[in-house]
Amino acid sequence: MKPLLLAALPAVALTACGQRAPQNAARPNVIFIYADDLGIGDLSCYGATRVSTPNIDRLASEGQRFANAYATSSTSTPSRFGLLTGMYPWRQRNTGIAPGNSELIIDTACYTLADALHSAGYATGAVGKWHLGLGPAGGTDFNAEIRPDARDIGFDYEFVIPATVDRVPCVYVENGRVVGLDPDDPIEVNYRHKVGDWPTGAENPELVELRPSQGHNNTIINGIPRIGWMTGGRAALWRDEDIADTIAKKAIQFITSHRDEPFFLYMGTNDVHVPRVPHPRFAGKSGLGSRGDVILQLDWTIGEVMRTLDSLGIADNTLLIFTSDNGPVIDDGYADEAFEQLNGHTPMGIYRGGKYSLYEAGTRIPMLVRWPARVAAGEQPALFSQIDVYRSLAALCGAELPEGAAPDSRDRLPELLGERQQDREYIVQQNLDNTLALLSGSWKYLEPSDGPAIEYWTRIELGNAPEAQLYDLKTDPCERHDVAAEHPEIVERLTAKLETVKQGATD
Ligand code: NG6
Ligand code: CA
Repeated sequence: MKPLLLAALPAVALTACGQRAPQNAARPNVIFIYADDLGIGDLSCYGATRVSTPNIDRLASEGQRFANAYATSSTSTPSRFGLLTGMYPWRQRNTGIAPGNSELIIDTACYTLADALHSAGYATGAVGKWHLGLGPAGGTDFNAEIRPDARDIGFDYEFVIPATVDRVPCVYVENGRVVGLDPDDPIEVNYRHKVGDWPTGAENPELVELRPSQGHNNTIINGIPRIGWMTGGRAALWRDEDIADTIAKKAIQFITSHRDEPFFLYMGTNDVHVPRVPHPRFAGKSGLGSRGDVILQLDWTIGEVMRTLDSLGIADNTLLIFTSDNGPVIDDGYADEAFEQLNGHTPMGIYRGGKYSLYEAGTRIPMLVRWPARVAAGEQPALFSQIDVYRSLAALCGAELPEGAAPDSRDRLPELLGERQQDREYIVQQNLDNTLALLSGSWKYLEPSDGPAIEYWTRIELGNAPEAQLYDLKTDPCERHDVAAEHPEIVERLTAKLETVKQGATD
């Protein structure tokens, strides 16, 4: 780990000096949209019939629809880390689900995707869900200018939800400052014990408007009990119903203000993560309860971005990638009737597992790539990992990478643009317990693990088992028949391959 970071230093210094490559009008703007916990079965363009997502479907019909694309991990923080660093998150210790006062977990010496595009002359912005920590080791002080933040790892602009909406603090951070903070009402956040005297879900259940089904019983903000305790910052608290609108507005502002230069927008939606609180104009509209309603809200958000590109006349030369940070979950800790109101909707599609899992529904995600000027419409069947987005975009945008940058990422631009359909030699997946799987050809090998078999409350199988598992995804995409005992030579080959990947020899 360390040598990689050290190797990246000279070029970081170069970026810090503000040198930018000459601008090239042919290079596209890049918008990367990370939906949260969106499943491969949640979109009508992936076969959902109980919910309709016309804007996202339009992306699919105008671009490439990936049939075999994967996030690096089955939870948010590690997937985002892998995407922005081009390094498998399990190589670094502190990449698990980050609390709301976590330090920035990407080393500022790391040469990120944002650094790469910035050095290639792109204006870079991060808008929406962040979940990679903010501030120095020891935690975030939300009352002063927060550094290091997204601006220290390659972004010119930041407007973020620090962690998740179910975690405190319930405030936005814009360029290192809590938006709307009254200095006379400072924010205090703690993840170990209660601070201040605001009611909590545990002590004042009568004040709770959205009951938890698991955990989520600390400070109550807007009637919703969260993870972690906070006090102060009253004037800065977000309104849950408005979060999608706010993120869309800030994304549109960023796009509009950079319409005349190449830009890279990294956008994280809160939808469809818990707590699922749709704006009243979406509430009750899906017929599938609040989880369905926030899918509609997500689709609206994507439509707003597309409409902005159209109205500015820049849609043709904008590469838009839409995908999810991990697979879906139905009950994720709030009693929002998500199971009861599924009405036949299948967020996981045909796949086993879900968010948190090493089985397919944990990391196999929807992914759409639209760039009208260059990308033809069609289906991309190639095995593709989000770990390769970094080097593929760097190649596209003419970014020169320093030695040691994005060590696990591969330039797969032809696949990203739908110009070639070659499988990656292997894909590495990771579950909540950092158990790894290696997928190669149609074989999927899951390493042995003494972790729990099931995440009890979410009812999701994690894929952990004391013995190695092997599935043939071609004949058994639902991972029902473990054939490890029948193919010891394949288990041995894939075990050895995974070991070399772990050692850092990635090919
Ligand atoms: C879990 C939370 C879940 C969600 C997840 C992170 C409980 C019981 N569950 O610990 O609600 O917040 O963390 O999700 O607290 S992620 O998509 O951001 O990784
Ligand atoms: Ca997520």
